[in-house]
Amino acid sequence: MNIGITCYPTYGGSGIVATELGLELANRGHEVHFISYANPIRLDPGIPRIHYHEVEVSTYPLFQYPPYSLALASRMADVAESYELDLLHVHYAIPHSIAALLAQQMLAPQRRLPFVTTLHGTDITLVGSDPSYFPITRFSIERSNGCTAISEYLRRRTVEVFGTGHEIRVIHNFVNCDLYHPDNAKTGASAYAPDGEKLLLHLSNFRPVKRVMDCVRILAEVRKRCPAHLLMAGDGPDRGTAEHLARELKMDRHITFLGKVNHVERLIPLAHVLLMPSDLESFGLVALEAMACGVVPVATRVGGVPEVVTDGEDGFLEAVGDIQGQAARVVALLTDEELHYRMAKAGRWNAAERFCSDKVIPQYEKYYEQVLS
Ligand code: GMT
Repeated sequence: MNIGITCYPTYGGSGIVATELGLELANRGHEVHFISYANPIRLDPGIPRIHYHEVEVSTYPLFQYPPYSLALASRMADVAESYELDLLHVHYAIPHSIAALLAQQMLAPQRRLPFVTTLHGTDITLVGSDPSYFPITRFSIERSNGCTAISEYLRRRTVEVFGTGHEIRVIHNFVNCDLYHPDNAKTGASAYAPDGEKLLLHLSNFRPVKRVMDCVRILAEVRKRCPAHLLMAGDGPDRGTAEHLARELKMDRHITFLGKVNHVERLIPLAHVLLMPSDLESFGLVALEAMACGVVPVATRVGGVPEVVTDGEDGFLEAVGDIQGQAARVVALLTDEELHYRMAKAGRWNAAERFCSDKVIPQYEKYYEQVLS
């Protein structure tokens, strides 16, 4: 198939899933065309069957807000025509879904261009339910030829919020289990913790929903009971506040702020525990990536996270903001080797059995075929 993919190319779960999906599809023989304003961060150029088409947004003094959605729609139609795309697959409803609908209408009736919208979370739970975007988000979901959600939670939430009867197929996020795998020796860990402390890891876009300050507070509690060093990977609006809190709690020596990291599959296996104290996660991709690497997630019981992490079996789930509860779980994992070994093993097993790319990608292929027929 010739597939066009549009996503946010920056640091964020939906762009990462879209990029990994494109790479997996190309690996399986499809021609994949990324259409976006920048090269997606995990997309190395020069991979066979992967193509990238940049959307240029011209500015003009009259435009206070350059019309990206229109430029995107034009580029989608242009690429679809030139490369005979069979379908478009857009990730994150706003504004990608409506741009795809415009592209489809521009090409009709000469050629058919069905599009699939994948909902990732904040496009429904935060942005889409904002009154200024609500009607257009519902409209674009209902006009999509296919619509998928990355968890059962998000499917339910979309139906609740938008009251739509449009079919939404749940296709869970996935992980490449060959790329993401445990590193039992954790040799690279000493670069961050020369005194041999075990590593905790947080990886996100540092938006308020991620509650990055909780990570700093959890570390401060953990260190009252056992040594540990925290790696904070990623960047975003709350990074400065987290760094300030680290100094205030005298934790700055025990935390490394890494900024944006490109090859997270090399970093994650160095850790013992992943911290994901989010206010909300529709899936929590990083928890899955951690499980595949034998790193045990200590997370919050929110949204779609319980569909990924089985509390007490391959990770721990606590209430949002319960610093003591999360810290106690971390201490248990750092001090009880048998417990850590058992949960890490279960995590790797569950990630491979339920969410490995070779189990999930065929679900997308089948769905595309259904939409095309
Ligand atoms: O919250 C983020 O990291 C960004 C956001 C996005 O769309 O870029 O992530 C959402 O999509 C991810 C991939 O499907 C999910 O793993 C995240 O749980 C989801 N974030 C939220 O629901 C808050």
